[in-house]
Amino acid sequence: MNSNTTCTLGEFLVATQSEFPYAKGELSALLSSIRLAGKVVNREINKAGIADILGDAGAENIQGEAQMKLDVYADETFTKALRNRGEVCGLASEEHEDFIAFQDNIHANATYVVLMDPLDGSSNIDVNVSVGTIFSIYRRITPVGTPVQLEDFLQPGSKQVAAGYIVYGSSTMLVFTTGHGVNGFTLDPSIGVFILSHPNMQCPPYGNIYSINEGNYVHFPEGVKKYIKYCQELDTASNRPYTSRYIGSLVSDFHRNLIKGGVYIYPTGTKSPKGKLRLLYECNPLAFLIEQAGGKASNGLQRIMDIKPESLHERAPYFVGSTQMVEEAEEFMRKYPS
Ligand code: AHM
Ligand code: MG
Repeated sequence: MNSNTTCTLGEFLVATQSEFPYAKGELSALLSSIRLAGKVVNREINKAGIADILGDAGAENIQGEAQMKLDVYADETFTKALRNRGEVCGLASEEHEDFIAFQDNIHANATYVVLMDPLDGSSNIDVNVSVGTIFSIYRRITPVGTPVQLEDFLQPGSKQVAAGYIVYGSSTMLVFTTGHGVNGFTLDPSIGVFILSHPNMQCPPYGNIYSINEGNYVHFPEGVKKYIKYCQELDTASNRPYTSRYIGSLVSDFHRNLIKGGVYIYPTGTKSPKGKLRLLYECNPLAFLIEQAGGKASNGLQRIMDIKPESLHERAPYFVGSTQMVEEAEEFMRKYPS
């Protein structure tokens, strides 16, 4: 692709389609559905302060957390966009206890399942801080034409065929991989088109940002406590002390560290004994992206994408970002097992 010309996401999908696994055009169509829903959600988020859409929807999701109206809106919008076309046979969302099977005629030959967190970081909506959407795409493993099964969704992250996120920030970006590197597209709101702005994104092997909710310090495992102290020590040779940056919106923290270099950690703790982040909706898709950008994702001891999931809403401790920084943190986890 000529880097001197403007390239829209639509053009990019057409030009690179032959690189996609199985390359029959279905994955491009699926990504187009996500692009469309992303634009619709973006429009709602942008008017969140003026529309009557702020606040609690009065319901709880299955983890018992309050659902914001925009969580519900994003969930419905992505579900509708994916259901309207024939490429997807089932969808699992952070907002629903069970997966949704698409069973009508138009989905009879569908080969893909999608897992998503429709609106990540939703506690930040009311205060005009960036939020995101995260998605993960697999090929079903049960036979095409039969009803989709739980096992189609419980595949290790290494089986993903595509993954990505949309960050609704100071500008809105869609960043995705199909296993051939990572490309970022920025929405030009005046024409409603995503333009390739960040081709072939690479995560620096080393950075100087650490991102963790330090308010939970007393609850952290010993290895993480010791690593935080290490981040704060003076050592000019390794650029320490590192700088601390934590937005509390995973997508935004991840996006910044991907570009600038850094490590994001959400460990286990007495408050969240298995970690807070969901393996299937949050950890795996961002792990696929970071590895494709030359970075690393682990649960502190093991590669995230090698974990065999046992349930849809399973959580995992998460260490993601610049390879050398994740490895540094892993060293502390091994040295101080707790
Ligand atoms: P959510 O999917 O319910 O929004 O929760 C996930 C969010 C992440 O975006 C963020 O990194 C993390 O929770 C923040 O958690 P905490 O407030 O405990 O630091
Ligand atoms: Mg989330």
